Amino acid sequence: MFGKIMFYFVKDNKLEIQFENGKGFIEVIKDDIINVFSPLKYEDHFSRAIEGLKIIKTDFHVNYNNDCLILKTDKLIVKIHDDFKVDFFDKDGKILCEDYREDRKPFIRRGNGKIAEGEGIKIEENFRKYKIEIVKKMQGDEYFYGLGEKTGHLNKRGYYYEMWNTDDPRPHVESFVSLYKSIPFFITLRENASFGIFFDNTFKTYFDMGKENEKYYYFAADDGNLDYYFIYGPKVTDVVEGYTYLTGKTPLPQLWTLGYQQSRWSYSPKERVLEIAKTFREKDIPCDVIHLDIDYMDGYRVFTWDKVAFNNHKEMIKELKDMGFKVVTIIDPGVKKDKGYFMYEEGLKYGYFATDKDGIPYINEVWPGEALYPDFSDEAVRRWWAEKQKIMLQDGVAGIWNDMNEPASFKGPLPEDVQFKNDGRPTNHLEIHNVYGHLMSKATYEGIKDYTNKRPFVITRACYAGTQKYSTVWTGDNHSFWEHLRMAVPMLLNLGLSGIAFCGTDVGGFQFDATGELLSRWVQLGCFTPLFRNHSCIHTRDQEPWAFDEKTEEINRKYIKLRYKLLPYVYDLMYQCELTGLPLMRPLFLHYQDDKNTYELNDEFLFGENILVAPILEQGKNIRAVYLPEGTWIDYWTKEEYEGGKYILKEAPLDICPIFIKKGSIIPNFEEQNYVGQKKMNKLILDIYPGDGAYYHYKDDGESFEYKEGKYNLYKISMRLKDILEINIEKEHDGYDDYEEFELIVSNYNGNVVVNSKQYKLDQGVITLQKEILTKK
Ligand code: MIG
Repeated sequence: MFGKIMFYFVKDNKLEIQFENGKGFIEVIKDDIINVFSPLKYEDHFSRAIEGLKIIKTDFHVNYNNDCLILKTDKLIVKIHDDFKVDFFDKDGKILCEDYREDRKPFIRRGNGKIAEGEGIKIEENFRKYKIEIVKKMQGDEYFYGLGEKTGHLNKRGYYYEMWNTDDPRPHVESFVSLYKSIPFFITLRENASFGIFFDNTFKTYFDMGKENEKYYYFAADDGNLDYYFIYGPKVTDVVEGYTYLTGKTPLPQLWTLGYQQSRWSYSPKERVLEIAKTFREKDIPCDVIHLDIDYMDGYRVFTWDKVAFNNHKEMIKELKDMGFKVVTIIDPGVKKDKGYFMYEEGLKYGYFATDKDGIPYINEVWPGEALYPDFSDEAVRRWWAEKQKIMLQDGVAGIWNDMNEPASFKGPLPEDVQFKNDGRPTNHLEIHNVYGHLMSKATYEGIKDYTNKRPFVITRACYAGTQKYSTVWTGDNHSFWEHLRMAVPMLLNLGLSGIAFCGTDVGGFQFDATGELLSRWVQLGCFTPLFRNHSCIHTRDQEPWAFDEKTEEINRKYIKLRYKLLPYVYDLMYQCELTGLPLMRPLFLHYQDDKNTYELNDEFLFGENILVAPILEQGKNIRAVYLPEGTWIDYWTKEEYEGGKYILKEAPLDICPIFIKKGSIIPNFEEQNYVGQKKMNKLILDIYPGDGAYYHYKDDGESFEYKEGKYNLYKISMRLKDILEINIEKEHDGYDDYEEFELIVSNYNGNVVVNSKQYKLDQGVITLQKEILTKK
């Protein structure tokens, strides 16, 4: 299509190539991130994911040699051929990724599809050419990860997916090619190398990871620019850092958002909400947040309250606050068509709604009945929406939950020709669909930030690449199926690899009725998912921690308490995430990339670097195989030690989720509390697994942005085990209140311990130290 290379020149960080039929650019973002671009629609990137492309001025060389252009940075060699075929090599010339030169050739589907269709079987499309398609040669050793929120397993090789935000209430199964989120990014892991490709295109995009033909994989789009980033590893951690360098890191959230959260569609009237809250406190089950689903609104009008069921809602919020609960309310995009309703009147007056092609506000149907869609692709509309957050916040609401923003609609999908302003580049639904939820959560985030000056808590269902900057996500309407508990692990791992570090599933499952056993196992997983929220659908069986038998309640209490104990660890991971982009839930290969046994582990993961979680994901199971990578691993419950590099069999009765800590780890803990802020955490507990290692612990006010001005502490705790265990606690950054006390709990070690050069005797494994040790070094 592009034809022969005619001429080229280099300007700043870009190589511009004139082909017979069009222009191509190779842009050096950094020495290990290269952008491949052709202005098929817009002259510039016009990205919704990348806000401010941070180009690092890098030396690179270009020359023309043997019918191709060769561009070299310190880390990569890129060869550009006629037809804009682009191949990537590492600096030693090893091929990483090359364009496929032959025609696509799909496998054959035999037999008459019509017959299958007559049986009600869904017929897959056979072969389609796309306006933009980039076909890459399969070298043979590829594993694929990422692609955001997809069903199926961790490794995506051999599967086909689409990016088109989709709300489909049927149980999510492996044949679903799309769900609520569209993140057109994947990671390729090969022998001794890895790289990522971010295809920054908001139209419907298509990813075939070697399903159509084992010889190649492709990504494609219906429209937009040819615009993708090649992000080199060679470590997968480098790729994730590189991708989040472009699209943004998940910012540090408020501490309470990492606590346990309780939700259900149908918490109404307010007496029921208060009853739920009181039950948590009575039963001594920690909980920080209660979510209010659409039931709290007046006729599903966004930014209003039902005056009967939630009469004097401010009083209710205050009462909840006094018990230590924060309230998060749902806000959908659809604005009810209703004369006199302020959102409708204002939106109409200022032209804030998406329109049909004649400029008449477009109407579909959602919860409030006939409804209009705010045009979040327009800055003025985002500002309007941002200001509206105040209505909720001034009554005491602490966070906003954005649902239905794919956007969902009850009367058929939005037609292609629904019009959007698109920040000065008017366009239709095809270009905006995948970023609608992203832009809505951006507006929500900015509104909350402006009004509260605290770190906003937004939860969204629909996403595009880069949504992590604004919002937490949950994976939508799963079912109370064991199958969906199992799927939660690879789905969340791939979301994390796709930049969305702060994510979770509806614990217990949304649709269908949970069982006590299922909820027990799900809360064990939930304890290690960044967003830890139990949510269920109206009219399903109750699903609160106490809704089943006493044993289930006890298990819920145990794992929710464990989460509160681990809060400083979870918060430290979030702090690191803002620096590196690395997710909290990590597939094992992220830290053991040389160990192929870790490439397809769908049922265990690392929480941070040093906690390995191997949840039980099947009914009736009380034993499972656990793969432990190299090193020594300690059973969290029994303190038994295991040598890694092999599978072990682990017994796991219903109250046990297998958890292993790597030898040499230091895990910070808090004392028990029922919600964040109930106690001033004057004491930091350090759970120590003697060996060689170091750990950084971060502390700040847990809510404001003052940490950005240096108001935080960073402690470095290092440990060496020789003849004696030596521990050093020092403060690397001093900008916030200190702990009064450190309590060291040392496992599997009997001798004396030297802390900051002074020798201590273990008293039943414990040493208590006053803060003065920090100065006495
Ligand atoms: O059409 O607000 O995924 O969490 O409870 C259903 C009601 C709309 C879908 C969300 C779910 C929420 C429900 N919503």
